[in-house]
Amino acid sequence: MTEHTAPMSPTTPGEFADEIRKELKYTQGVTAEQATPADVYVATATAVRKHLVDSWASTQHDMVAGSTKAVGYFSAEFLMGKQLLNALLNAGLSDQFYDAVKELGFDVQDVIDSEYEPGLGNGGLGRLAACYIDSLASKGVPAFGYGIQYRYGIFKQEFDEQGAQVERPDYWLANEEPWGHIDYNRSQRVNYGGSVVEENGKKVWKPAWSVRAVPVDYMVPGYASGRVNTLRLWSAKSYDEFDLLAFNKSEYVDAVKPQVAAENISKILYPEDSTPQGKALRLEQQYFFVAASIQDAIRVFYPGEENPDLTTFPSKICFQLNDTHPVIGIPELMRVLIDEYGYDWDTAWSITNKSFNYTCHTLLPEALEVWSAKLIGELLPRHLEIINKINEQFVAELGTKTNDSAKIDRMRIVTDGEDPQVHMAYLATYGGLHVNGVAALHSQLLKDVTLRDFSDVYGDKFTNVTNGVTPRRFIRIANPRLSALITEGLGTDRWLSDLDMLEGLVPLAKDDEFVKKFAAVKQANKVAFSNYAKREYDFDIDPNTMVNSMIKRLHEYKRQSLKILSVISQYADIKSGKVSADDILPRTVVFGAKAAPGYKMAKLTIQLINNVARVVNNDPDVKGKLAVYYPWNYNIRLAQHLIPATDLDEQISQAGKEASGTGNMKFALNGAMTVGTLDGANVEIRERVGAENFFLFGMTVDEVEALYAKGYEPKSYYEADPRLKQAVDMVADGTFSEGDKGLYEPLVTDWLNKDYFMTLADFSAYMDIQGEIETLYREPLEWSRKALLNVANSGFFSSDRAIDDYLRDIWETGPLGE
Ligand code: GPK
Repeated sequence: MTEHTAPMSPTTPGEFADEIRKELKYTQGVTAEQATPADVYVATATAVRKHLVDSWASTQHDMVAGSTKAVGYFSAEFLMGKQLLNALLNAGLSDQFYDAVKELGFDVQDVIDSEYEPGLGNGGLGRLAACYIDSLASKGVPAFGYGIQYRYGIFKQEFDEQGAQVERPDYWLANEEPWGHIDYNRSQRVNYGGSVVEENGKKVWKPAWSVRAVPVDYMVPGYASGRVNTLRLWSAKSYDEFDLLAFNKSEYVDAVKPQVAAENISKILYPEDSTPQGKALRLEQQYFFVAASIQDAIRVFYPGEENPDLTTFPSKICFQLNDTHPVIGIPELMRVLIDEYGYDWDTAWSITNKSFNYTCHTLLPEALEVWSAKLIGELLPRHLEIINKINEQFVAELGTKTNDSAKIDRMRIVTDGEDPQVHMAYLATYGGLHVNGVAALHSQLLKDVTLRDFSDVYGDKFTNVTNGVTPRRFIRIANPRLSALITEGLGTDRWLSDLDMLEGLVPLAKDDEFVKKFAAVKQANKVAFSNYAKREYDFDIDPNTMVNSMIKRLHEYKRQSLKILSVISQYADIKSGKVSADDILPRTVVFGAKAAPGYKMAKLTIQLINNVARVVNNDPDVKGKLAVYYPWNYNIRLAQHLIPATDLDEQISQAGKEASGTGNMKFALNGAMTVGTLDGANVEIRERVGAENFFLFGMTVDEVEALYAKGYEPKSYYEADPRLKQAVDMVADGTFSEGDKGLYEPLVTDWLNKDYFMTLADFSAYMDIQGEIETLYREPLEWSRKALLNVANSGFFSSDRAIDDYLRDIWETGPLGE
């Protein structure tokens, strides 16, 4: 018998089936006989929401009535994934759902598949936000996620005949969306443009135009906590009525122009990852959701008060800035306090300073947002004044802390000169209480390199919170077989809210019978994935080969090119007979990645991978030995299927470039072995699972720096390793482009002459470790034992632990009622 810590709903399957029938009838207007699986999905979602409503209301009530500080997680991205199974799990209705749907005569999978995945994020940063709001609710901490309900999410990726990425719009709201509740009664006005005038010695902003921010509320049910928080995503609507005159003249397009402009603000998620786009619309988006959210928080915590005492604001809620995207919130809160509530500058500053904290997610200098002061001045003239004043105060304060004028100059929030620039990361560091990186190594490098001057002067602000992932979605829902085995091994399912308990599996790694069960789970997951890949992509994946996955955004620093060059080298070795048939370990390499639409090198790498796949998979000489698959449109759903089926995952970024990684955590927790560099959270994963259970290779951060300093010449590596030379030559000679030697020329030229991320320098080490990997894989029991130890020792990487760190070191708050 296992205990159930999730609140088991008293609802029986029969009752739940009746609830679904009712929703079908009264909400959708169809009978169970007329209903399609999509109807049943919507009806189920509606029924689940009703189960959560009371907890949602009581959580909000307790939050406002009580004295526990809430958290406002400000993020331009929330990559939630599908909601149905997660909501059912947390509502304690999973079992009832399966039985009810059967009773209604539907296939459960068809119902689940009817949900269209919202893609309101690019990658790790957006998914992290989703994991964190899950953990906050599961811990019973009062919290809001605040963001944007984009009408179009991350583009849908397709591949054309040539294997190149094609981006298609992701109009997810064209589908029925039962989770979000549009609350027109709680909209907020967000102003833009215009000028600032002085009236009675007071600065008054006279905006030129406004947008109506309408909240769309999503319930965020906690697992086993009885709490339901809110994800409030703002949607932009126009205030402007039709220009009737223009409309009457049939100039329809002109008539709706202001409306279109306003609604454009929440129309589309920018598909860049780690590269800010200097677009006015992006700044409009950032200000849009932050301004609406700050007003909303004041409305929520001071209900009906005309003259609220906002000096208490920092004890009601604190805002976490997820990267620099919401940093405009700092001058906005200053503006609200001074201009709208009449506080003096110093009081406003003291409130603001305590209200914000900033998480940095990058080490790439080009990913730290910088806005031209001119643009800010045009869009938000009052904010530019405030930013300038913050900068003056900051520079004066620095003068009392250091005599180093060059340093003060480097640190300026607003640069000097003709075309001043505003450094959002600097504004965030100065304007808030804490700054954190997302893995131990990353936080260290932030202090030592990226924000070094700031850490010299404001050392106390800097801290680390290593990322985490939610075990509910990424183990329980994604990998039910492993979940059942873990529960069997531990004799309880409490590990789902206390992931450190996985350590209890360590002794079982010595138990061959248990290890064999663990191996059987992996094998069953591989078969399931193979079926899924057949159904969804028409791929023929052999589940009896090693499944070797690399899933993440396509970026040069992540080094998908290192992986594909190694595949090419293996292909060449098999073809040339250099390795005998008996020595070949059959392997299926699976890639999943989207590239930013404007990122040429990344897109060319996609094309190369697709064409290597085409050539390799059609070559009878390597059949059954090596296969390469690139399922298009990598998303959360695909991750949930592939991760549990993976034997070996790739975390091979150049050391010092990946802030953390979270895929690496998901893989370890699902019993994959990792091949990786000493980068991001790999460092901590390896420390925890044990060096002997991790395939480490490649240069360290220090070695990378030394090589840059010495002068890096990629060609020398190409000359020195014949395997590398052969692989690069095959890309250059048209083997993967039907003889066209020009296609991959930009890639080849870059590799041989620049190779900023040192793919070539790490190639030999990467190839050499393959031998070690294959030797271990030939000992299935030993491989599985090590993989099990990865699971057992990765409990630290739960987002519940990360949230505990934030609560203790940054937010200084906790669960409601404690
Ligand atoms: C970092 F800078 C950015 C960005 O714009 N988008 C994004 O997803 C990622 N990230 C890092 O690249 C990962 O290393 C990290 O795990 C993730 O953010 C979450 O912190």
